Amino acid sequence: MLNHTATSVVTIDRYIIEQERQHPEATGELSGILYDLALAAKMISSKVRRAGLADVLGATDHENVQGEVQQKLDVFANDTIVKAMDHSGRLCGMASEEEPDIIQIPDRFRCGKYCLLFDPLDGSSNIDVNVPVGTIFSVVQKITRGKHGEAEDFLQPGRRQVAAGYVIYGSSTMLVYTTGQGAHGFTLDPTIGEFLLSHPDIQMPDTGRYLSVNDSYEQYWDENVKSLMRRYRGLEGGGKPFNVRYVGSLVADFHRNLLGGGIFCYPANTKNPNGKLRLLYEANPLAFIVEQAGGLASDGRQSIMNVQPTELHQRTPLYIGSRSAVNAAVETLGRELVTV
Ligand code: P6P
Repeated sequence: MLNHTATSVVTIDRYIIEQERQHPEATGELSGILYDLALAAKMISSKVRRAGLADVLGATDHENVQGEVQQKLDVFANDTIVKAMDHSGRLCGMASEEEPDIIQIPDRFRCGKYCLLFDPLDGSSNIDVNVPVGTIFSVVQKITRGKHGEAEDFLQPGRRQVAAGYVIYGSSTMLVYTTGQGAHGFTLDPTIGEFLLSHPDIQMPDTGRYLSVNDSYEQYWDENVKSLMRRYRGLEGGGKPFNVRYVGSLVADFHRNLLGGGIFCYPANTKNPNGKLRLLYEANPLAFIVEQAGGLASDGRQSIMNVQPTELHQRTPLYIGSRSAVNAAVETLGRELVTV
């Protein structure tokens, strides 16, 4: 493990290189992907910071593959990432929440050995009310023989990720990433345009403080989910109650719990039998980060990163956070359903 502390001024580029040097077999391609993502994050941050001032407010008249009205910043963020990544020769394709199919690398560019999956601007419905939003990304290695990325390359379990991370555009812009050597946080200094190491080797508190759940869906939950939420609230099982904090922006809720301890839950419900959040570019990357920080992520039955994907935009129930809180979820949800 690198011996940096948050007091030394370390740029993300230098940190990436130092991590790469710990792998003599590394070609530098993965490092290049992370550099390019950090550049895209700076460009998106600059636009998000001015969202209230420019003409990017308000929704476009297009709908994305999810049937959601696209906020103009969604489109900008998506295009910024695609343009920052498509010519590097490191990727064989990309998958975005904003696009129905695999984004192929144009023939004029060389293809590489990695696939990038991302949600360019998660929580974008919060943009107009100045609530933090985020970018989430996941990188897997190509497994098929052809030049271009194919469905099989993207539909890999989260365990196969080689890198993952997120950017939170909040009171400051932070980028948190992992390549399997811990989870590390960098804060953007806008005066010099550099991400500086601010949270080396993040360790998530084992006991939670926060519970993040939208309990307006309670009427649609099954009895075990209702029992679990009573347990988190200290109404059942005798544990200390969590403080409920729910922003409605996954990256914001996740980041607070990562640093402060807690659990984010988006259970399956009768309206969304598979939950709402996306497996490949929301749950899996955050699960990689949380496990590197000592936490856990489950769909209520198994580790999120063990789920074998079948569709690019498939949804999953998600329980992610402090180890003890996620274990309580698996224990409670695994019980035979109490038929009333
Ligand atoms: P609900 C935002 O739309 C999002 O995709 C996540 O960022 C957030 O955690 C979730 O949906 C909020 O969903 O149903 O509580 O509004």
